[in-house]
This record gives sequence, structure tokens and C-alpha cells, in this order.
Amino acid sequence: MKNQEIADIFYNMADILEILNVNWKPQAYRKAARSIESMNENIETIYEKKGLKGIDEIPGVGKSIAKKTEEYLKTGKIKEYENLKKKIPKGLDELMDVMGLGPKKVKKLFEELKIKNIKELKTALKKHKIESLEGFGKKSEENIEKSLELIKQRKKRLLLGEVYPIVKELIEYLKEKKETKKVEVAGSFRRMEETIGDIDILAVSNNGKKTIQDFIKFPEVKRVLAKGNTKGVVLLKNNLQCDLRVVKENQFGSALQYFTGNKPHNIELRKIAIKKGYKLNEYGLFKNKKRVAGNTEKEIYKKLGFQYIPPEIRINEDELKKKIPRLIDYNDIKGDLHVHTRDSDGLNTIMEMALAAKKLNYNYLGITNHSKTRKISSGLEEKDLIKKIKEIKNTKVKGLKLLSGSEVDILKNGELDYSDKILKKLDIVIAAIHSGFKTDKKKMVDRILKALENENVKIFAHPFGRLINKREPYNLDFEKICKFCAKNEKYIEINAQPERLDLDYKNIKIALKHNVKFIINTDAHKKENLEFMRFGVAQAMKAWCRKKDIINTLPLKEFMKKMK
Ligand code: DGT
Ligand code: CA
Ligand code: CA
Repeated sequence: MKNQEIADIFYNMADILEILNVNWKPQAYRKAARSIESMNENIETIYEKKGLKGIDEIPGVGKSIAKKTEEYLKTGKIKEYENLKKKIPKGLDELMDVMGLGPKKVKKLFEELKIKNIKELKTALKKHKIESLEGFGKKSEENIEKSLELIKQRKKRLLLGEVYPIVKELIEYLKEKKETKKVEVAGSFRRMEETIGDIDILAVSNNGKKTIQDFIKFPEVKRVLAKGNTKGVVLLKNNLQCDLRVVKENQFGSALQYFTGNKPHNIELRKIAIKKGYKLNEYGLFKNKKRVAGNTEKEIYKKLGFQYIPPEIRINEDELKKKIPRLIDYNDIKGDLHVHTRDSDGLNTIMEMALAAKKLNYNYLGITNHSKTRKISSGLEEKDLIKKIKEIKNTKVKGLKLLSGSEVDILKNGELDYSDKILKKLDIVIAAIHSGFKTDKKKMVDRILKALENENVKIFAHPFGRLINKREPYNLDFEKICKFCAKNEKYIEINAQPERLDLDYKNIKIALKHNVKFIINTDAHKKENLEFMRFGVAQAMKAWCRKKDIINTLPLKEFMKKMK
């Protein structure tokens, strides 16, 4: 549907016309934009059925704007808009992105101070040239500065795992307040994306003003950017922006659906709603002005003909097109098989890790420290590994089976870092690449396959070696590896460390096509890290993995068969 595209163009035209001192027209464009944006019907359908006359009949749309709409529908362009864009300096549109700078103020800055872009705006701020302008002042200088800093920070995204503990804390903090009736995180956090741009929180409250006040007093808040009766915006100490919106109880479901996104999913769902004669927005699902759903997300999806769609998979891939099977769930995981202790580069003892695993209701835990070549990670010499196997056997925690293992380096020539004689003694052998990342594609795949051919090796760890925002994945003929693993009953790890998430969901999808089975591991280096499991499960969900695709959902006995 092109309604929004067209509305956006008319909004932009209004802004430009205003900057160019044209009277009346800006208001007319905005009125038309609002009308087109909020209507239920698809503007293309109207045009197909009734032609130009149909568009002319849209409230707020006059003859001349109707013609331009027709031009856009026919050619994908509006000539006048292209010409208008040329009449203003290039950076002005980015200036309108600065909070508190609408077209009027941008125009003023341009006319009086010749400011055309953010760079020139910064220079003017430094010289305090703006506060003396009519309609500005000291306060607006401060606001502009705040907004500029935000724009800078907006470009920085934090890892889901970095944000997770703070958000959990904030939610607990708000839940404890007695005026709070409901509170939930939305946005990319709820979808469990790899990185988070900002945090979006929704609440229902008996006293919105009080809730916002509590919110801005949360100890992790660095600065308050805005506060009102229903909305608060803060910058957290980790430099992430966090918004809290207080909504009406019967709109909670629709607001949660809207602010969970992602945006393409929402756009697609809205289109479907329109096709079925509804209108969907953050206030509810409507049929002819009558609200028919909105209290819960579930009833919205149901009315539109869908089962409940978990937030993790709302990414506009297949979730609105195909029937969704029962996906892997956070509670399905029975054990973690890639865990370090202080015997190599971890922080905790075997017993401490075991007790932490027991707390998570796991049935088994694999202790897999580094192998001898990994000197910087204190990899174990053979004789030390043998001692550890004994210690692991002797560590008893009721209901939890400890497995002895190793994360063995794949050396540059594809050989493994321990002899077969040693590997045979282990329950779990994970092969991993920690060096020679620059090996070319062909050699890399040979090197990996040579290692995986070893009958003792069952798991291939963090296949791409990527570190999010730090190290690119290495060049890999992944499909070849997938084929090999599927055929030879080797399992590919979904490493759940927040900075790895390796495989990511896109590669999990590729591997699934080849019938690969996976194991989700945390690669924990201290006991708290065992909680990373959820980040790996979320990636698996996004790829539509089912329980049977993930082998560490199996009961101990069956799992052990896979390791033989
Ligand atoms: P982020 O913050 O970059 O990590 O990603 P999100 O998905 O949290 O994005 P954000 O915070 O800009 O917006 C939160 C949700 O609000 C987004 O996922 C969907 C919804 N949303 C935002 N803008 C629009 C929009 O223009 N149209 C629709 N339909 N939904 C929107
Ligand atoms: Ca967000
Ligand atoms: Ca947001």
C-alpha cells in the first residue's frame, strides 16, 4: 500500500514550501497527508476503481494534490517534489530531524545565520549565536545540544546481552510500585534482536504522572530528556535512550503490538487488517469506528486470522504468510554443553558451575575447557585434563549429570589439539577455530572438515567466529559444512554469547534447509553466563527451529547416544 509513502512526500513538500516562504500551500499538503495517512482504504484501489475522481473525493485532498497523487501512482515520482528538493540546501532535511527544530525554526536558522546542516549548527552553538535569535533562547540552545548528542548516540547500538540485566531491573522496579498495573518491554528488546537501539517500555497505571516520576528516578538514569503525564524519556547511564509510555488498560494489547514491531511486520499486518475491512493502530483494531479488539495482542491476531505470534519472530519473513509450527521454547533446554571453569579461563569451580546449572533445572552440564595450544586461555595439558576428568566424575550434584569434555582447537592444518587416545576418554568433544581466521575459503573448509571427520568430534563450535561490531565472520563455505554435518551426525553449535550469537538466525535457516541438528550452548566463563541460553534460543526461534532440531532438549540418555 502506497498511502504512507504518499503522505510522507506531502509532509516533506509542506516543510520545504514553508522554508521557501510559500503561504497556504504547506497547510494544504499537511492536511492531505494526514488524511491519506489515516484512511482505511488502499489509495491504489481507489484509483483503480474510480480514477482521479476517487482521489479528489478523499477529504482534505484538492484537485491539484489529487493530480500529484495520480502522478505518483502512475510514475512513482512527483516532478514538483523533485524540483522543490533542489531549491533548498542539502543538509536542511537532517536539521529537521533535530528534536525541537521544525521547518519554521530551520528556516530561521538558515535565513539569519546561514545554517544549512548539523555541522554548521554545532559551530553556531559553540559561539552561542542561537540564543539571541527571536523565538529561540538559552533553553532552546540547551535543548538543541541535548538532541544533537542523542542523534550521535542513536548511531550506537548495544548488545542485547549488555542491555538485558538493566531492563530486567527496571521492569522489576516499576512492578514494585503500587500504582503500576502492568508493565512490559516492547521494541527490539522484546523481539530479542542482536543489538538494541533504544528501549521502549509500556505501562498501565492508576496514576500515570506518579509512574513517570518513579521512572525518571530509576537509579540507572543519567539524564531526563522529557517527562509528562503519560510519557517519559530518559538517557540511561549506558547511554541508551529509554522511553516509557503509560497507556489505557484496554489499549495495552494494541500498544504492545504496535511498539513491539518490527516496523515491516506492523506495516504488513496493517495491510492485512485493511484488506479484511479493519483499521489497526496503537489504540486498537477497529471496524467502522467500532473497536473490536485491543486489550490483548492475542485477540488482535486472532481477529485478523492468526495464531499468537511470538515477538521473536515478528520480523516480516514468513510469520504472516505460513502456518507457524510449535517452536523451540526457553524451557525446552535440558543442559548446557559448552562451559569453562577456572581450570582454563573461567572464573568459577566445577562445583559452582554445577550448582548454577542445577538452579536452571538442567539435567546435564558439559565442562569443556580449552585445549593445550590455547596458551592465552590457559588450555589444559593432557595430564591436567586427565585429572579433571576424575574430578568431574567425583563432583556429585543430585539430579544433574556432569559430563567431561573439551573445546579442542582445530589447528591450522586441520588436526586436533589432543590425540585420539585422550579424546576417547571424553563425553563431549567440541571442535573450534581460534586462530588462522584469514585462511582462504577453500582451505578453511578443508581444515574444518578434516577436524570434523574425527569420530570423536561431535560438535562444531561458533562456526563463523564473528564478534558483533568487532570481528567480521570468516570466509566460510557454510553449505558444504552443513551437508557434511547432516550426513555424518555432527552437530552445529548455536553459541549464545551475546557478542557471538554464532550461528545467527539467518545461517541457522540455511543449515535447517540441509537438515542439520543444532546444540545451543552458552560458552559460559562464569556461572552468571549460563543465563545467556535465552539469547541462543531466541536466534533459533527466529529461524523457526522446533524442539527436535535442537539436541540439548533431549533427555540425558538420548542425548548421550548422540555423543557416541
Ligand atoms: P531499535 O530501537 O532500533 O533497536 O528497534 P525498535 O524496533 O525497537 O524500533 P523503535 O524503538 O524505533 O520503535 C519501536 C517499535 O515501534 C517498532 O519496532 C515498531 C513501532 N514503530 C515505530 N515507528 C513506526 C512506524 O512508523 N510505523 C509502524 N507501523 N510502527 C512503528
Ligand atoms: Ca527500540
Ligand atoms: Ca523507541
